[in-house]
Amino acid sequence: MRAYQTVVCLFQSAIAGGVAFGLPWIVAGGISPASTHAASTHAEHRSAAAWRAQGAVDLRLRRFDHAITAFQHSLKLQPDSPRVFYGLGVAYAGKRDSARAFEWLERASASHRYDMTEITEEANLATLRADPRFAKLLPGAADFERPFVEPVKILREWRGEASGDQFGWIARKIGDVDGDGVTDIVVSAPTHGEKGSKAGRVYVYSVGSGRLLWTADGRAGDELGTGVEGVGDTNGDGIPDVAASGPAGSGVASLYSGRDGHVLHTFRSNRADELFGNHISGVDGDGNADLIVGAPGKEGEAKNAGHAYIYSGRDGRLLLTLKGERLGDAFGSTVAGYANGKEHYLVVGAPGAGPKHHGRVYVYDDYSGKPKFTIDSDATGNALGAMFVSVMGDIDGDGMREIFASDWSNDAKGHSTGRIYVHSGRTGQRLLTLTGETMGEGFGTSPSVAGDVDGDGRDDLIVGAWQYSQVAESAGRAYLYSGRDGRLLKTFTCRTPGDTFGFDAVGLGDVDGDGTVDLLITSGWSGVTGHHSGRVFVISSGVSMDSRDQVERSSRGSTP
Ligand SMILES: [Ca+2]
Ligand SMILES: [Ca+2]
Ligand SMILES: [Ca+2]
Ligand SMILES: [Ca+2]
Repeated sequence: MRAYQTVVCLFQSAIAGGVAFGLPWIVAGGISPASTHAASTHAEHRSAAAWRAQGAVDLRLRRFDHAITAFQHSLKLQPDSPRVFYGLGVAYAGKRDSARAFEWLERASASHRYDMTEITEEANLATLRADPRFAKLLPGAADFERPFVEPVKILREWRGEASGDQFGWIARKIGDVDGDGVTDIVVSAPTHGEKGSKAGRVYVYSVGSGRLLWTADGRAGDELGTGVEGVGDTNGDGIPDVAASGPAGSGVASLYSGRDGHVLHTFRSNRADELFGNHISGVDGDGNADLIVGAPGKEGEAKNAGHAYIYSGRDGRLLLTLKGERLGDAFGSTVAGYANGKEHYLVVGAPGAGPKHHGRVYVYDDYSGKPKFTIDSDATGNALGAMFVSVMGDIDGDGMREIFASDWSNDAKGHSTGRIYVHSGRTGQRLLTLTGETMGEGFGTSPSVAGDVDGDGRDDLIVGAWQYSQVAESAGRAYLYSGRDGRLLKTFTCRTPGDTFGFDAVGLGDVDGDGTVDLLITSGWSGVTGHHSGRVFVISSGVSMDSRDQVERSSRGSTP
């Protein structure tokens, strides 16, 4: 399976697994309106989910009466599904029965469990737009307040500028650029742009003050920010710099001065068919500050297995080219890197590689081009290494870093449950496997590097599950785990429908000095400023770093 297809299928899987109807498939990485065969058309339907999926297929084929029948079957089995209310509204609108359409759409809206900003994108509802009841279906400002089920201290929130921006596609820690001693962040909105140009924009914010420090824009069609990462100080001015990439045009990656956003180097592909810049990462940590750029190849066009290019951040020289094994591997779909005095890692994801084409992650510990080890998908895997790999801190206590890899479409507990793996950087051995709780939640939509949150000396994980829907449809959730033993420390569950909280997630360290590690977590498809506009949070983990005592107490089997 090739890169385009992989990502389209992943998103379709998420949708078919229980998300929505008629989504416009606005997805960074150049994904355009996708084919319609997302859901099961198997003759035998037993579950509410299967009837719902059948209804969604019928809707896309504009078989409105069939859709209504399927949705009504679904409602008999599961009477309170807001997705089915919405689907019935769309189906009746398709039949030009506006009275029934509004009746069902109002039920969906009143549930407060469905992202009603979808009505602005749904072609079948176009005939209803002039009706005064239409605007009343949309969420109001209050619907986006107090977004969490658990008590969560929100330190910062930033919002996308316009519908379709996907602000929060990626958000990463970059180090202190404004000199206030607090780490700052970069956020991307790869589909932002005037009049749908999808130029893409990256934003650098001060976490200390909340202020926007600078932005950088792509050219029309670039989708700049599909990849973005802090890369350390490349130009020696003592301020950490930022790299961003946009694969959707001819492919571009740029290195920006963290100080003011001016371009230090720009890298372009020799060929337009390789999705150059599908992802980008720094290889920093020892002052070298190299860059790795992924170029997995465009589906049906690229006559290659995919590449990853390593450039010098100092002078822009191409240092190394890594290649995939087979045509269609989509090697370079995602990349990560790390270097310090004693450790050096390049990590490249290839979601079409491996024995069953369900994904393989390649880990290199030098620039020889020969992998130290690979990580393969498991029996329920779908696309390991499609979107999230990272080099994380030590979890097994050998003093060396570990490699994180995600397959958020893994079918472990049913369709698109999601699963992540941590492997020892030293030996390649699997240290940890964590699996989502529910079908369709897409567990693993983050690099998950949390830092040591509970203070036990081992790094912990913050894992996003962008489609978690137990509270509201596609509201999302993030899970905080102890890296030491895989114990679940905490969950952060969103209640805002469609927010997709956990779209991206990393740790920031303690930014407000209260003794708890804080977390940077995005809601890239939030409807807060329009459909799929997106928002980004800094929240407190709420976990005391002084938990060593607790660990020791519990290991002695006593209670405080
Ligand atoms: Ca700062
Ligand atoms: Ca710099
Ligand atoms: Ca820890
Ligand atoms: Ca804190």
